[in-house]
Amino acid sequence: MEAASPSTSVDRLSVDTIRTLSMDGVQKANSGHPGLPMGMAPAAYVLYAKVMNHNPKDPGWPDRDRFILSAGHGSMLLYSVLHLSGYDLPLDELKRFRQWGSLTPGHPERDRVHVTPGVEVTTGPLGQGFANGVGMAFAEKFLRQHFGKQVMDHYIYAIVSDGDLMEGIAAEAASLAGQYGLGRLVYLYDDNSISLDGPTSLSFDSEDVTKRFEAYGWHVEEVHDANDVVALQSAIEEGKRHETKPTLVRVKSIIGYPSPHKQGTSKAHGAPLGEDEVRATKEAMGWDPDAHFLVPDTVYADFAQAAERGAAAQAQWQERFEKWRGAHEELAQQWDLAWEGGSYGGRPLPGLKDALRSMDWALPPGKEKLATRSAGQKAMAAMAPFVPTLVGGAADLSESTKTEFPGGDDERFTKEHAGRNIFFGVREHGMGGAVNGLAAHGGIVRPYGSTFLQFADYMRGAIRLGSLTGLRTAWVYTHDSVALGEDGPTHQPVEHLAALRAIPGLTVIRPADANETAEAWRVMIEDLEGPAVMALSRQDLPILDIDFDGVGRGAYVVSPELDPSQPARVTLVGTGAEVHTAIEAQKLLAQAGVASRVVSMPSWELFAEQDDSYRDDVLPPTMPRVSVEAAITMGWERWVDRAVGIDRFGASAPGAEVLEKLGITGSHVAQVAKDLLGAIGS
Ligand SMILES: Cc1ncc(C[n+]2csc(CCOP(=O)(O)OP(=O)(O)O)c2C)c(N)n1
Ligand SMILES: [Mg+2]
Repeated sequence: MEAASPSTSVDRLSVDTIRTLSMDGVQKANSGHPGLPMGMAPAAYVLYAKVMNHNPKDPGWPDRDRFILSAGHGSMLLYSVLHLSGYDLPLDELKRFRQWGSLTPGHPERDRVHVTPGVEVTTGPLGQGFANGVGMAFAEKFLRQHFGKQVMDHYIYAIVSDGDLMEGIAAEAASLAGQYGLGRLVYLYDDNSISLDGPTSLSFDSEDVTKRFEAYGWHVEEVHDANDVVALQSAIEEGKRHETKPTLVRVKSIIGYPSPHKQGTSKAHGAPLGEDEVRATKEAMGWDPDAHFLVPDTVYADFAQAAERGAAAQAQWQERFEKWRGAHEELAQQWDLAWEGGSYGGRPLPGLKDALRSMDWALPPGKEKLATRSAGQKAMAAMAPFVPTLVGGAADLSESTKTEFPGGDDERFTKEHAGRNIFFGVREHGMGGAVNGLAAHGGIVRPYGSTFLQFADYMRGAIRLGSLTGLRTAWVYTHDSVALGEDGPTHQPVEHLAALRAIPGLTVIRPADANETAEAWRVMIEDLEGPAVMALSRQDLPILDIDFDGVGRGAYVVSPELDPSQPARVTLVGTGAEVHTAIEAQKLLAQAGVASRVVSMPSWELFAEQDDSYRDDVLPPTMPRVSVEAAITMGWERWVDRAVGIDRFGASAPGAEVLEKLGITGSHVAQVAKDLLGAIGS
């Protein structure tokens, strides 16, 4: 290895270039966070120029090392180093930091449309990136064992800040990483003793971070001066040597270094330094204070060497890959499908649709009903052969959510063995961030996380960020209404469906029976581009004769007029379990001489995407409509004239009784329909 000393002029010049680009970018935007990029410039430099296997010319190469700037407020650090490394991020984009339509948004963003090359995940909400990296380490470990070390064998690096480490999600994710021995994680902690409000003595200096992480099962390294490039590199290399332990490198840095008047204070955290201070800082570094966005040629040349190494590493990988492909035909087919479309892609093996549309529910004699969560379990067993890299798990509720592939210990993800079933423990938010990371890594087809619908709140930050990013995750939630019963209002969701439907880019699916549940899995795996929620019932439900294509269209007529000679006067719309309530109401209305039709509406979002003529067929605009859903009624005014729902918290009692007391009954729905018809004189 070439001797790299902090005083080699090239190292220092490159590091200082990162600093000046970051200062200039923030100053020009008159907005942003210069402190972290300046303090941690050497860390980013060491990673991008000396440590990481990455090819700026092919940011999607599957076996690249991943980098996450969990402290997303330091975005100019990432943009500077991506530009210098040779990613397709021109200097002009750095000059357009934080401007409309630029590739350099306020915090690093990743989505399908607006792509900043080299940005792996969207960060900004502190702690999320930390957990995303843990998910990527799950993915790497799984894929390494499944496909082989020749084709998957890389590390995940991150820069995390005080704020990241204060967040609960990071604690959950760190604990998970220790539990599962995710040794491919090397996180650099920007230990600068400053956060937004001031010194960490205000809120974060009595806990011993080193001891905490050691207690989680991490290896901890210390670097006493962030400017010591050699020490940084050797700490990282030492971390890499710990195969079964994640590593936290505590890097003592000075925020805003070397700004003469603002370094070491929270003044450098989140505001431009000011023109005068930028000049003074450049002068202190021996730079021309009149030069802006200056990149010395030697710095480009320095980074170009790293890019060459990266390209060579990818070429070697490609060679190994071709050899491997020749020797592993079946695995190669799986690989191709799993990686199709990169980390926004991933396809199942052929046959998934047939398997999920021809389920034999095999109910024991005398049993005619099946909870949709139990149907989900059977659907997962049926789809298991077609999704060899679909990894996920529950937050210590797999007994209830029933989201497990069959196979016992062989399918369990453990320290030693990477199966498809991860036991996330009671760490909902950590699970959410990790599942996002599994998706963002690529190669894992539609990873999922699972718990009670009620606890979606505990992971909402991750759900939102995954939706913003458009990650292909599945959030599988059971006990989706007050019908769960005795556990009472603490466990009974009422506002959750509305709260999830409120998130842009998230598709919420609430299947009405076993067949809709199997089809919902198919829709998520084969058809949907972004994240999806599946809300499942605890209680048993009758099995319907469904229109499979209707599920993917969001709504369809599940029970037309009972007497074809009597045209319907009202449409009853239900979701999930309450489709059966609507069917009950339809019968009661028929007895009263009122013809009606019932629509199952598993997904608002999918229905909203249909063309007008389909929507008008399902919900004829001139026909009065009544909905029933065991949840708050907010939003239903978009689809119906009257909404039967629960605009209060639930109650602790047997589920059927709670439904009855709160008006989720066929007779109540029938009455509301009759009242509506009376009110409009139809
Ligand atoms: C979840 C979340 N809460 C609050 C914020 C607002 N915020 C941005 S940075 C920051 C703390 C800054 O401290 P630190 O993480 O140590 O970064 P440094 O100031 O050292 O750059 C806060 C509170 C955020 N981005 N995310
Ligand atoms: Mg800090």
